[in-house]
Amino acid sequence: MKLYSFFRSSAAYRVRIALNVKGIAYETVSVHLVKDGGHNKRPEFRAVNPQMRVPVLVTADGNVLIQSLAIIEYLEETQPEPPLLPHSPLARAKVRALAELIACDIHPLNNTSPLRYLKREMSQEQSAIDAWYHHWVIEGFEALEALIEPGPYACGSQVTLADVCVVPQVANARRLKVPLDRFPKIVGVEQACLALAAFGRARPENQPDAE
Ligand SMILES: N[C@@H](CCC(=O)N[C@@H](CS)C(=O)NCC(=O)O)C(=O)O
Repeated sequence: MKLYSFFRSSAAYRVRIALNVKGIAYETVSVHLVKDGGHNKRPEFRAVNPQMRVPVLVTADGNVLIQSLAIIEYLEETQPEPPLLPHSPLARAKVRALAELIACDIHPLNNTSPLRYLKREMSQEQSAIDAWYHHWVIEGFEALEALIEPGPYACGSQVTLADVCVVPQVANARRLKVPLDRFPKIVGVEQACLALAAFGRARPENQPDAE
């Protein structure tokens, strides 16, 4: 498989973790999201993903998949072991809720394109953009902190899709210096996950395109 990725992309980080958890080998194709206004805007990448975002997974038989959660659900369905979703429908709904809280409600507000839009089209100062970023992470993390049940992972004793989303979002928060002292459960989940090789190998600093 081939993964279009960028070391700092938290959505690509999710897919890297899922591939590692399931022991699926893949080749990284780096797409720099910042240099020259973003190599993701180049026609050759647009031809791969019309949305011009990473991650993109190209399967062994050449199918092109986009959207991290859809990609991870595909991996879960095609290679169920070890599972990233629990067995019972109720438990699955709870895991997916945490994943979506991050992927649908926090991450889109703090992504490269919207932040760039605030700066260029809305003429916002960097300090206002940083305040925006912190606000949405903190509001999301307050809910997450109340919802997770560390045991030691976000939803108990097994790694799930929730952890796959928590760890990259915490990495982003750390990079943008969001204070995390009010979120001991979230930090505990991060620490438990990062002790696992599948998460460690997926970290931004361990990618071939790391800067
Ligand atoms: N919902 C998408 C988000 C993908 C996404 O926005 N990726 C970011 C990097 S984390 C990106 O490529 N941004 C480029 C841009 O906004 O121009 C997913 O989960 O895959």
